[in-house]
Amino acid sequence: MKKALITGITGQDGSYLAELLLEKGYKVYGMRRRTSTPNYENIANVREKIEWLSGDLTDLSSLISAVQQSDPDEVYNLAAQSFVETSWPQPNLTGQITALGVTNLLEAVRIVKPSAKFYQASSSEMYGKVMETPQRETTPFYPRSPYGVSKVYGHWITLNYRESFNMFACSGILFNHESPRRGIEFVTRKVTDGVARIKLGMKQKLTMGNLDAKRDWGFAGDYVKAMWLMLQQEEPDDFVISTGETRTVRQLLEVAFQSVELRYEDYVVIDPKLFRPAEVDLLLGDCGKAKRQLGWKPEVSFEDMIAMMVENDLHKVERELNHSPIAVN
Ligand code: NDP
Ligand code: GDR
Repeated sequence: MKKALITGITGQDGSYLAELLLEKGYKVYGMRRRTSTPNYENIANVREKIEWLSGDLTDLSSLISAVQQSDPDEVYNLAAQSFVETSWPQPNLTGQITALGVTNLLEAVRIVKPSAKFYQASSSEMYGKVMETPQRETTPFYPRSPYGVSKVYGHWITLNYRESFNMFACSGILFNHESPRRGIEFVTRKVTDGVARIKLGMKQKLTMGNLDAKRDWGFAGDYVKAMWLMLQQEEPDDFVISTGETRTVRQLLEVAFQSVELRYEDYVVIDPKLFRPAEVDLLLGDCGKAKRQLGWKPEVSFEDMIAMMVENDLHKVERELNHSPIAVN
């Protein structure tokens, strides 16, 4: 039985990846940090099947212990301070977790189990300012946020450990991917939750930032399959994972509101405070290499994914309404 260690297992991607690896017969070790209010919502389906380990990317000793205890064949580093907006008010913390945390985990693997295969969650945010479209593995990086800068560090240190220590270390350069398990602060989920609340009469307006930004949005359930495929190759390599389609935030609003027969223009208000100090204007990925070498392709369309998210949020908000003291009284 293969053994995998996943950091960031309580997040969106960690939960889908854990489900995928369990289906494939892996023993899955999930590392989570201590929080005052633990949240296992994303991982609820398989919580009992995970071997839980305690650790934090900023604490090397805890990572060494996690690798010792799990003795993994594969390590997936999905943990990060992953919200771009928070990386401006918390640049040092973002760097400690999202950049130096990668070195910590690579060090733990190098010291304890250098033969383990290592996956690093790199990001299309590394491309930042548009240098070339579509963006591919060879496109130069020009990050536009402390988060993007941290991910560039994580990307290069992963390559460096591959070249310095001959470790099987890969980076997946994943473009935005979403799902009903997406954190509520990210734009797709903020919109689908907002649509559900407006539709059910719990909210009148949805306050948004820059509607002109363009993103290449895919489905998280598809993208974790690519992570696994990267670690099944003969040689370690880096791959762009994307859909090859781009849409504006405005188009996202149109699709989400239309799915409940509303017009976004009637509900959306713009707040300049939500504009970012530096924006990534256009992301559009070319995943040709992944298609050719991994045999991977995206399966779920943008429209189906947004409909799935709106549907899920409608159910969630309905449950909330049914359990609220007002509804009970
Ligand atoms: P989430 O924000 O949903 O999950 C992040 C996870 O990291 C959570 O489990 C969180 O734990 C954990 N974490 C945060 N800080 C630490 C720390 N110091 N030590 C240990 N664990 C920590 O992210 P996603 O699932 O969306 O993304 C997974 C990875 O992929 C991230 O690295 C992200 O930057 C990257 N990425 C994501 C993309 C996307 O579109 N989703 C695209 C490209 C890259 P807790 O529950 O305690 O907060
Ligand atoms: P992003 O995702 O920054 O691309 O990073 P996010 O969903 O936060 O923003 C996407 C775009 O939408 C614009 N936007 C808004 N964003 C948010 N969150 N809230 C708003 O109200 C709003 N209005 C407009 C933003 O300006 C931006 O252009 C995500 C994260 O998952 C990263 O961890 C990951 O690396 C990248 O995707 C690829």
